This record gives sequence, structure tokens and C-alpha cells, in this order.
Amino acid sequence: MSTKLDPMDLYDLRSELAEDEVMVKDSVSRFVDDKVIPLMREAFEKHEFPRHLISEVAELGLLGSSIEGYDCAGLNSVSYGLICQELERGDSGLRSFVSVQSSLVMFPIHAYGSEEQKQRWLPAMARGEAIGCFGLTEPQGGSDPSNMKTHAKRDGDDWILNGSKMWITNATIADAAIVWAKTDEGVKGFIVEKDMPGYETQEIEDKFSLRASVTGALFFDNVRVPEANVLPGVSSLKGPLSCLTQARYGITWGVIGAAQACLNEVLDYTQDRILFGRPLANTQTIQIRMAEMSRQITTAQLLSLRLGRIKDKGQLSPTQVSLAKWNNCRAAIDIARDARDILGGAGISAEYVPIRHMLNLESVITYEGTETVHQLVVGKELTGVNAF
Ligand code: TGC
Ligand code: FAD
Repeated sequence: MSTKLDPMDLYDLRSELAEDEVMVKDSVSRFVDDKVIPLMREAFEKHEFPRHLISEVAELGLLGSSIEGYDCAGLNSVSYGLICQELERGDSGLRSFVSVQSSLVMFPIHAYGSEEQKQRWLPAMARGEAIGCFGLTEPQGGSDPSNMKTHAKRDGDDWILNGSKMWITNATIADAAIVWAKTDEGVKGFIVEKDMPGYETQEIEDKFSLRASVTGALFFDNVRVPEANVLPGVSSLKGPLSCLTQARYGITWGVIGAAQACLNEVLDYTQDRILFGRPLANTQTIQIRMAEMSRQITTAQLLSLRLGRIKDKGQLSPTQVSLAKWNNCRAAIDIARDARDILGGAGISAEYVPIRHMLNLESVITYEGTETVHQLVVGKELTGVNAF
């Protein structure tokens, strides 16, 4: 019997997975190895989201995968996490696309939408024929969405929407935007369709991070939105914040994939890099640094798997998600930066994956709540004091 452990899974968490979870992981893993990794370097360099992958991820059932019915796969939370992990092993941009479509657009339509809204959007979104985006952040400060300026007023059977949103994933390619706005009746979610008069989008160019993802701004100038496009099931900030809990959960898994890709790269590289007459892998400090990466990855895997099991039992608290988003993003970005350094000068070349993951993770540690936001959520839980 071999005693060799899998360097990407030192605690053999694979053996904790159910058969269908293993199948999901392996099929997405094959897809990422065959179809995603070979093109992500170029996509990142060209600042282009590889849109042809949308139909392929849809065919694999990865869009809205946690939703039951409406042509969605109805997978459990651990499977959704594994999907995020494998996709982000390829690139955070592709995982972002799937997170936004699934957790930030399809989730609120499913959780808070009318039956007509669900029938209209969910099957089309699951097939990748309709793309969504999620507009919460505004230019004056994303960490504090309660200070949003975007607002809507009733006008007969319609609403008139004004304001703007900033840093929105999928902004310019979306057929529908879930836009959160203040109203006299609380914060409401509006399904704004791409050709509604007064609605415009603009791509944010020249990003140094998440270059294989579309990011943009949304502008609303007296956009007339019919009541049929308002999510009836929620009228408070809890609506958008509950969507964030879904997406943040997926991110805790996703960043493990990015970290694994970086560790894998340095494990290979240091075997062949001969310095001072011996492979770099044979030096103590390099081994310690790679062992540290493995420690961080293993800890992150344990947190996310536990979180997924709690989520599947319906007992998840947002604070638990905050702790894992903070821990796992911090671990992944530290691993990517250290992997970049272990590669020396080669580490700044796109030929190796760490610099791309490192740059992507600068966004991932910021969006869906910055590290500080998540630390303060945990602090509030412990002390009962809101220190924001
Ligand atoms: P607070 O008073 O604490 O809460 C208001 C109501 O919401 C409830 N709640 C949550 N519910 C579900 N999930 C969560 N995570 C929740 N957080 C709070 C809360 O219980 C309360 O309910 P109720 O019934 O009592 O009214 O709200 P606050 O305004 O003090 O906010 C607290 C804070 C700072 C944690 C929150 O504003 C926050 O999370 N800020 C960060 C914003 C953020 O993460 N934005 C992300 C935008 S989307 C994005 O980045 C997409 S990137 C996608 C990609 O490409 O992958
Ligand atoms: P700010 O809120 O201005 O924060 C600036 C700094 O202040 C941070 O370091 C923060 O931690 C710190 N800070 C804030 N509050 C406190 C405090 N109380 N105490 C101490 N420090 C504090 N948003 C969407 O709505 N939809 C999307 O699809 C989306 N996609 C994104 C894609 C990318 C690539 C990026 C970069 C962002 C995206 N965002 C999206 C926006 C993202 O959620 C915000 O950038 C994030 O919430 C932080 O908001 P901000 O950029 O305005 O920073």
C-alpha cells in the first residue's frame, strides 16, 4: 500500500466526499485542465473574458447549480464549492462569472422573485443564453451599501430608477442586471433589462487584476422599470446581503483552487531549478515555505468543507462565512505572492501561473467584503459591538 499523500489534499478530504460530489469535482477538473487552463494566459494578457466558455459551463450544469428545478442541476453546497475550487484553479475570472450568475443573479431571482420572473429568467440563465450582473456597489463606497444613493420612486404601475453602480462583474455583457435601490418601501431589487431606455453600461478598462473578467459601471437615468421586474420577496438590505453570503461561501472554496495552482507550480519548478549545485526543492527554507503553503491550503480546505456541510444542513451563519472568506483569501494571496517569489525573475512572467493568480486575488480579497469588513463581522459576533 502506498503511503504517498496527495500534495493538493494532504488530509485526504476526497474520501469525505460523497460519490456524486467526487463526480462533480472530477468532471469540472477535467474541463478546467482541457479547456480553461490552456487559454487563460492569453485571455488575461488580452484583457478578454473567453465568452465561448459560457455555453460549455452551462452544458456542464454549472450555472445556478444549487437551484432545484428550472432546468438547474440541484446540487448541494459542497458540490457548488468544488465547482468554484476547480474553476478558480484555472482563473478567478471564470469562477467570478459563475459566482455572479449563480449566487448573485439566479439566487435572488429564485429566493425573492415571482413565479413569472423565475420561469422567464432561470432556465435561460442556466443554459447561459441570458447573462446577469449584480449591482450593489456604488462609487462613494462599496463597504457600506446602506449608504447607497441609487433610488427608485413609484410612478403609476412602474418605478423610475436613478443612480449608478461601480465595479460590476459582467456589466457590459449582461442581459439583465439585479439592481439594488432605495425606495420609500425599503431597499428593493430591480431586474433592469439591457435595452431599457436610460440604462447604460461602461466597461472599466486597464485593470491589472481579473483581466479575464468583464468589469464595468451601470448608469440609470430615469429608467422606467415595470412592477413585474421588481423582486417581490424582499424590501431591505438583507436581500443583497443574503446573496453575498452565497457568493462568499463559493469564494472560500474558489481561492483554494488558485492557491493549489500556485503550489503545484512551485513544486514542479523547484525540482528542476538547480542553484548552488542542488535542486531548489532540496533546500530547507524552500521546503518550509512550501510546507507553509500546504498547511494553509489544508486549513482552508477543512474550513470550507465544514462550512459546506453546515450550509447543507441549513445552519450557516454569515459570520462563519466571513471567517472563512477572510482566512482563505488571506491564505491564497500569501501563497500566490510567495510562489511568485520562489520562481525568482521567472515569477513575473505570464508563462507561470502565480503572478496571474496573485493579481487576480487582489480583487478577490477586496470584493464580496474586504478583509477588514470580514474581520469586523467576526469582531461584532464576539463582542456584540458594531465597530464599523
Ligand atoms: P446590518 O445592520 O449588519 O444588516 C442588515 C440586515 O442584513 C442582515 N445581514 C445579512 N444577511 C445575510 N447575509 C449576510 N452576510 C448579512 N449581513 C447582514 C442582518 O441580519 C440585518 O437583518 P435585519 O433582519 O436585522 O434587518 O447591515 P450593515 O449596513 O451594518 O452592514 C454590515 C456590513 C458592513 C457587514 C455589510 O454592509 C457588508 O457586508 N459590507 C460589504 C459589502 C460587500 O461585500 N459588497 C459586495 C458587493 S458584490 C461583489 O463584490 C461581487 S464580486 C463578484 C465576483 O466577481 O465574484
Ligand atoms: P471601500 O469601501 O472604499 O474601502 C476602502 C478601504 O477601506 C478598504 O481597505 C476597506 O477594508 C477599508 N474600510 C472600509 N470600512 C472600514 C472600516 N469601518 N474600518 C476600517 N477600514 C474600513 N460589486 C458589486 O456590487 N457587484 C459586482 O459584481 C462586483 N464585482 C467586482 C469586481 C471587481 C474586479 C472588483 C475589484 C470589485 C467588484 N465589486 C462588485 C465591488 C466590491 O464589492 C467593492 O470593491 C468592495 O466591496 C469594496 O468597496 P470599495 O471598493 O468601494 O472600497
